[in-house]
Amino acid sequence: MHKIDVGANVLQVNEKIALENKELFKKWGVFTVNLMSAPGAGKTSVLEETIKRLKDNFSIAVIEGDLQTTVDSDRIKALGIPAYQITTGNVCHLDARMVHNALHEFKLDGFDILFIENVGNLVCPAEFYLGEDLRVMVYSVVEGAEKPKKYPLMFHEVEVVLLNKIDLLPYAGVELKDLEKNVLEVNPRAKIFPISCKTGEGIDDWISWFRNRIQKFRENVKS
Ligand SMILES: Nc1nc2c(ncn2[C@@H]2O[C@H](COP(=O)(O)OP(=O)(O)OP(=O)(O)O)[C@@H](O)[C@H]2O)c(=O)[nH]1
Ligand SMILES: [Mg+2]
Repeated sequence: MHKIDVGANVLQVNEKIALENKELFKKWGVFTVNLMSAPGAGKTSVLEETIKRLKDNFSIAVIEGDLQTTVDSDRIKALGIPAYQITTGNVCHLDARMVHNALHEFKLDGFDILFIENVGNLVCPAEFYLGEDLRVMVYSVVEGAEKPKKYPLMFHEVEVVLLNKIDLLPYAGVELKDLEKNVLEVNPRAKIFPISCKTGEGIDDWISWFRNRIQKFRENVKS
């Protein structure tokens, strides 16, 4: 088996800057979420559905990561939410320095939640800590049931897996229980929410968990 390791030095430098980001987020009191997935699994759709349900209670900002275009940040801005687009060119993930540089221009003092939508990629984003408090991944049912086994790192590194596009299950040739089983094989602690951004099914359960998670974060910050 060939194994490709990102240079240890690159990751060490990244970790140092990520910890600086974490300090800034802490100082500003902002709860930060790193949202990752393969391209097109539904990260921006999840953000739209999540923001619609939270924006009356929390002040929210979004950093978008994409190779090209402002398509995703435009979708977020259309909801009245400040969004900052990082275009990485040909880099397949966000790193801590990109986020750090964005924070010079995108001040988050006074915000409750920062969502960072990572570049669509099932491998590299999971290697780069950005200073976030919570890692969430979107896994769409049309990707097939074997992805957790074939690409274990991201599944292993996240607290939550949003199993998206369940409205397409009848056409996807997979069983929800197999998707769940394979995720839990790689990460037994993963909290899994089957959802559909199209029909809204399951989204309220995810939102309810997320509200509790922020509450816990705030209690920890105080103590
Ligand atoms: N049927 C169905 N389609 C969905 C669902 N969620 C997202 N989509 C569609 O999937 C496509 C990709 O969704 P996005 O939210 O743009 O996915 P993304 O992960 O942000 O994509 P990238 O940022 O390009 O990686 C769009 O056409 C969405 O309308 C869902 O629950 N059901
Ligand atoms: Mg997107």
